[in-house]
This record gives sequence, C-alpha cells and structure tokens, in this order.
Amino acid sequence: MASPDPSLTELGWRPFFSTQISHEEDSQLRPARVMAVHRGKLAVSGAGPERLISPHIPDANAAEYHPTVGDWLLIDRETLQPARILSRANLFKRRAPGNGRKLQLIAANVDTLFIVASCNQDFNVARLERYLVLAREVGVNPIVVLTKADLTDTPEVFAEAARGLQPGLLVETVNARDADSVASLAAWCGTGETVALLGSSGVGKSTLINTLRGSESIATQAVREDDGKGRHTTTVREMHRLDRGGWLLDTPGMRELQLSEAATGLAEVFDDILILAQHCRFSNCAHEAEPGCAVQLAIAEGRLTPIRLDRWRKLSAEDATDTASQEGRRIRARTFGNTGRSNPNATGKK
Ligand SMILES: Nc1nc2c(ncn2[C@@H]2O[C@H](COP(=O)(O)OP(=O)(O)OP(=O)(O)O)[C@@H](O)[C@H]2O)c(=O)[nH]1
Ligand SMILES: [Mg+2]
Ligand SMILES: [Zn+2]
Repeated sequence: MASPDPSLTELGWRPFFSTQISHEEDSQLRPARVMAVHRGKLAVSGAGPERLISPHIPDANAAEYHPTVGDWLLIDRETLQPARILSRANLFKRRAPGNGRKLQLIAANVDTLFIVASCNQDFNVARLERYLVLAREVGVNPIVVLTKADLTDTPEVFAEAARGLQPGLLVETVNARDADSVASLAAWCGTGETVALLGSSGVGKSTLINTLRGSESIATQAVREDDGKGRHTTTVREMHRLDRGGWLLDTPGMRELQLSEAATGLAEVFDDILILAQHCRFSNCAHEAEPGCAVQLAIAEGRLTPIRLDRWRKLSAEDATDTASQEGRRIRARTFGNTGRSNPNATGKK
C-alpha cells in the first residue's frame, strides 16, 4: 500500500526556501525536492507524485550548480524543466579520489548526519574524525552510529574510542537489524527532517534505513568474510521516507573521503591543538623540535597524544593541497578567461 504524496512541509520545505522565490517566479514555477539522482535523470517530488525530470539547469557551468539529492529546485509548472536550484542550507561535497579529483556533490539541505561505522575490524578512529571534520565544515550536527554491536562482546570499547574524538559527541551503539535497538535514532527523524547516512561500504547504512522503516525494500549484502569490508551494494543516493515523517538519505559507501576546502571544520575538530599552538614561542612553529613548542610540551605531559597530532597533520596537509589547487584553478580561470564552453570537470566558482 503506497502512502499518500507528502506535502511540501513534509518534504522539508521551510521559510529559508520559500523566501527565495520572487513573486514573478511563483506564478510560473513550483518547488520540488530532489529525491534521487539517477544516471541522467532526477527523481523529484513536490506537490503531486514523484517524477523523473531532466537534470539540466540553464547556465549551470560549475559543478556546484548541478542538482544533487536533497536540493530544492524550481521547476516549470507545465514543462517540468528545472529553472534553478534554490540556495542550499548546506552542502556535503568531497573531492573524488584519483587523478581527476572531480568535485562530487554528496547531499544538500541535511538536518542531521549519521556517521555510520561498525564495531568490527573495519572500525577506524581516523576515518570517523574525517567525517567529523566534514560535518563541522558543512555545519550539520553529527551523530556517530556504531552498528554490529551484537557481533562483539565489547561494544563499549568502540563507543569510548569514538567519544574520545570530541567532547560531547553523541555516539549510539546499535544492532542495525533490530527495530528496538535502532528506535532511539528515530528522535532525529521527525516530520520534514532530513538525515544523511555516510560511512564505508558494509557498515549497515541501508540496513539501518530498512529497519527504521520496517521494510526490506533496500538491497543489502553481506560483507567479505576475510576483512569485514562491504561490497558497494548501494549505488544511488536516495531519500527514503519514514512513516513518522522524516527522510533518510542513503548513500553508497565511500572508499575514501577526501576533504576539500575544510579549513574551518579542521580548526574546530582540532581546536585543542590550535589553542596549544598559540602558545608556541615561534608563530611559524612546526611543532617538531623547536624550543618553546607548547604542542610538544603537551605531548610530553600526556595532555595530547602524538597520534592525534599526526592525524591533524595528515588532514591539514590534505586540505592544504586541495585548497592550493583550487586557488590555482581560480587564478588560471581569471587569467585566461572562460572559453564559454561548459566544462564538465569545471569546479571553480563563477
Ligand atoms: N549482525 C549485524 N549485521 C549487520 C548490522 N548492520 C548491518 N549488518 C549486515 O551487514 C551487511 C552490510 O550491510 P548494508 O546495509 O548492505 O551496508 P551498507 O552500509 O549499506 O553498504 P553499501 O551499500 O555497500 O555502502 C548486511 O549483511 C547486513 O545485514 C548489525 O548491526 N548487526
Ligand atoms: Mg547500502
Ligand atoms: Zn609548536
């Protein structure tokens, strides 16, 4: 039995979006939210049933002007052609791994992020921290959801390791296949709320959504036995509706989360190190063997672990490389001008 079409409010429509529409647009266009991005088509939902429409927006050159799941579009009432993307409340994006390093838009207009990881050999604190930096950068409240608590005798050890990443961080340990166990997560999934799930393949993102919805409609697949890694079962980013009103945005597991222009998020997740660094004798201290280094002193006194300093160095270096290459592209674009042709790899802002 299909549930009735959701209203705009149930879809997450709010004043932040409605105030962006001009009087003139209001008569010709109507809002619709991107529910899924398929190859070459967008599934959108507005007033009325879900529809597939063209993803092409006039004058959309840079990657950020392409619609992604969670976006609100204004579409023509008759032709259903999208006219423009409404400004996003927030946007998750990443730099694709590999040489092309194309910008990938992951999701827009998210209220809460579930960072999903599992209590098994695939658990990795550094990876969780990367997602925390991303959440900070985007400005979305993160909850760490540790699945497969039923497969270990020591779920608390995993939970403690995660909690140690950030004071006050919310960490939930669950058996994603058990409705009672995941019930506490429904608190973040009220009417019109959008929760995005991010995490490696096989951690149980789709399983969590199935259990929260009380349905088996999303395909899931057992992880590899030797290393506990997933098989990249989910391939489409898609919003799934809960009976009680919220939206769960399932995403394909990522092999690698490359940060992109995340300086603010980094500074917030590693604020302890940055505060220490203000007390180093030299303003350009590299926190290695310089005299008067407050960071090394904190390590010597056991107030900071060398592993955490290492992780910060690694993520900062990655972000610096990316930001520098972005700057380079912007400068080149300014110097040599735009060729006028739309470049699918273009990532710089207009
Ligand atoms: N025992 C147990 N098994 C789980 C739990 N969560 C997920 N699984 C199993 O782990 C496997 C992978 O789960 P999926 O939901 O497909 O993982 P996913 O994160 O969606 O993976 P991708 O779509 O590849 O990104 C499935 O066989 C699930 O049944 C859990 O909490 N406990
Ligand atoms: Mg999946
Ligand atoms: Zn120092």
